[in-house]
Amino acid sequence: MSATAETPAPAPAPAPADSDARHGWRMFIIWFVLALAACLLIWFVWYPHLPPGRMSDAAKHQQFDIAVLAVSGAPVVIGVLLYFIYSIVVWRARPGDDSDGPPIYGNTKVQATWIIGTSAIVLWLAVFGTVELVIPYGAGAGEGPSPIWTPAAKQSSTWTPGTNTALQVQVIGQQWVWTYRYPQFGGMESTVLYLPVDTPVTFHVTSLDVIHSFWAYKLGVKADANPGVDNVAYVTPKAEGGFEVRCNELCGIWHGAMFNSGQIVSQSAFEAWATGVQSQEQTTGVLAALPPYALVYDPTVIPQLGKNVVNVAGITGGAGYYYGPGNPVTP
Ligand SMILES: [Cu+2]
Repeated sequence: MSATAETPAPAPAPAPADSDARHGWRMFIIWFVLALAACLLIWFVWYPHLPPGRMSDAAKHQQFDIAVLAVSGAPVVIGVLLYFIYSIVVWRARPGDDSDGPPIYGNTKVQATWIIGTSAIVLWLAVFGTVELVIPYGAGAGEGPSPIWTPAAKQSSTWTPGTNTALQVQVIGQQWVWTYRYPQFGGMESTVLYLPVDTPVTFHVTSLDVIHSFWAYKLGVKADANPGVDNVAYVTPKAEGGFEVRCNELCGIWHGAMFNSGQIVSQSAFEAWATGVQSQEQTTGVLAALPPYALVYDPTVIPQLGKNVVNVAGITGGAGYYYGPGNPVTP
């Protein structure tokens, strides 16, 4: 309504201002209806099916983030497309009209709206992104050897079900296999990543050779596995079931075959499994042949180490031995 008043109106026709406001309102109403419909659809229909699912707290958070970002982005996309289509339909050049559109200088309202609108969107994304990274202690990503946040769970050299102690799992990448080491169970190793449900887990991710990346997609965890580095990631599994672990960093010719599986089980089932593997590896002598648990390992000892372990029991690493120069090591 104030549009007519604000126009300096040196032009002979007052009509454009009126029709500008009319177009503005019409576009706003169409935009509002479409944006509202899109946001409701995204939130109530699409959200529960968004990746990576709800198998862990990190995965849940990521699903929530994707839904919120989709709800934030949809009105913007609809606004851009709507203006585009509206312009083509309503303001297209009529046949025979070869003239240019009138140049526009200095529209304070449009400029202010643009600057405030885009600043608000960018600030919202920055604040939301930061909060969502901090609240879940890194959102399932690798935090380096000394994370800046300390999760509520206690770190201890032992683990018992039902306590607030984090289960520690060392994830060891090598060409081209993942091995999981459990320091709270005598440093025993497994090629299946067993985890207890509703338990805080601290992953210590490292590599024996080249760069790899530990990616448990359904857990919402992805952390670089670099030789000589102890990369830390946190997660709390929330539902029992199976998941896959893949390497997500091109690491050589069999990179694509570098995957194995994980299993989230009840806390008591996990404890039974872990103590079982520990005593089995104790009996066979595998634990004695493995190097003492450390946050990183010296890669030059690995071929020899593989030989020892294979000689003892023939069972460590995904393929039954560690690889090294001139290897695989075979018994
Ligand atoms: Cu790899």
